[in-house]
Amino acid sequence: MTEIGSQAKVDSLRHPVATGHPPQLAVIVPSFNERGNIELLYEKLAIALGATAWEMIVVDDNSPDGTAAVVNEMSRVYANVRCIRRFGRRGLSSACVEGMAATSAPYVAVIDADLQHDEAILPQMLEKALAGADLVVGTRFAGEGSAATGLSATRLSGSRLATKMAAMIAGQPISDPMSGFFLVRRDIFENVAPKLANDGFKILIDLIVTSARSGKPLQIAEVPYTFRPRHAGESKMNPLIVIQYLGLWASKLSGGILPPSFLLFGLVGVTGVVVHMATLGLFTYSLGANFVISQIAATMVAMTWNFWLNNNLTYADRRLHGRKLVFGLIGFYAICALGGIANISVASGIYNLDHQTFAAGLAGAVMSSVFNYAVTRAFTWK
Ligand SMILES: Nc1nc2c(ncn2[C@@H]2O[C@H](COP(=O)(O)OP(=O)(O)O)[C@@H](O)[C@H]2O)c(=O)[nH]1
Ligand SMILES: [Mg+2]
Repeated sequence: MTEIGSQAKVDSLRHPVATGHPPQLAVIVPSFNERGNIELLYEKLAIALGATAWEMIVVDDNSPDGTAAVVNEMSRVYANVRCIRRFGRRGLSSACVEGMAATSAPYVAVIDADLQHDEAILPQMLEKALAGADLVVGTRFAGEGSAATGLSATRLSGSRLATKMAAMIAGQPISDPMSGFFLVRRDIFENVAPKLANDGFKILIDLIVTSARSGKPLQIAEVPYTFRPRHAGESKMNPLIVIQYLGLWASKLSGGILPPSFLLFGLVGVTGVVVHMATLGLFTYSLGANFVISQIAATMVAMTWNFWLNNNLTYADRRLHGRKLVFGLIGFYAICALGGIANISVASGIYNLDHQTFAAGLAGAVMSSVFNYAVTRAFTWK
């Protein structure tokens, strides 16, 4: 266990909330394996926020490195710190949402745990909100802001592309729609909270788009800052997160009619067809198996592939492990079998009407995809 500061340091950082003031600002910190950063972040926030009544809420997805234990140790010393610890869950957006929903402070900010965001601009952000802005975004791409120090060349160009795509759906000018650093009035957040997608990687763009769609476009202000390199630990960015972002983006582009999970499920289905064909080819041509055996093997491999990918991509936030993974897979096979029956009955029904082979085949395939999506969402990844 880390030793939480010397007495002199603790006294210098001790806070008005500890003496009974309700917080004016809640700083939400989503965390996964941030043990080496969280205490330093608190100290920097305490210095930046001075006499403001504030609290820090860390939302930790049961990090294996024991981040939650460090935060709990800190809350014994600093009364304005607490930890929301989630089990069997992963996801940045839902962590931010749950943190923001857990405070009575009229203003809430979200900041990364790894010290990449410059906490020193928080008072300026709060000032802008007090002066009337609904939402204040810390931006790396306007005024004095910069991202060059905190991102590799590949990440920087990826981030620029993601920013352009986000700007397409934002509906209003904003220089850094991919920012994970912002401050919002809590009542604004609460108005749209039930409608937020929850499974996206970026909560900010969702907040902006959802507010605009509810007929209340936000008054947005920006404060520039320089994005710093990560302090300790590792980034959680990976290719699956990029694909999840594309799913959220396409969903917003469809006006929210198609949920991100449906689009990702469909994408997984397309890769499943490729896996099916490759396995069929392998069994018939390389192993010399007969067609029926090859087709059975290809179906099993493709179903297992689809299950694995959906578990890690589409439903990464509620990924199944251990026994649940095994039962989930068996259930998935059963649901796909029912989906297959639905496919064949719909396709043959339509085929009997006018003998249009491809139209009937397509209708059957769409039917079973929608069936599989709806039923696995209700039973496998509920
Ligand atoms: N609770 C929670 N926090 C997460 C998760 N993934 C990332 N974070 C936190 O979100 C912040 C940004 O993540 P990071 O990996 O630094 O992303 P990057 O800056 O884009 O490389 C950090 O504070 C992470 O600890 C997650 O699945 N759950
Ligand atoms: Mg980071």
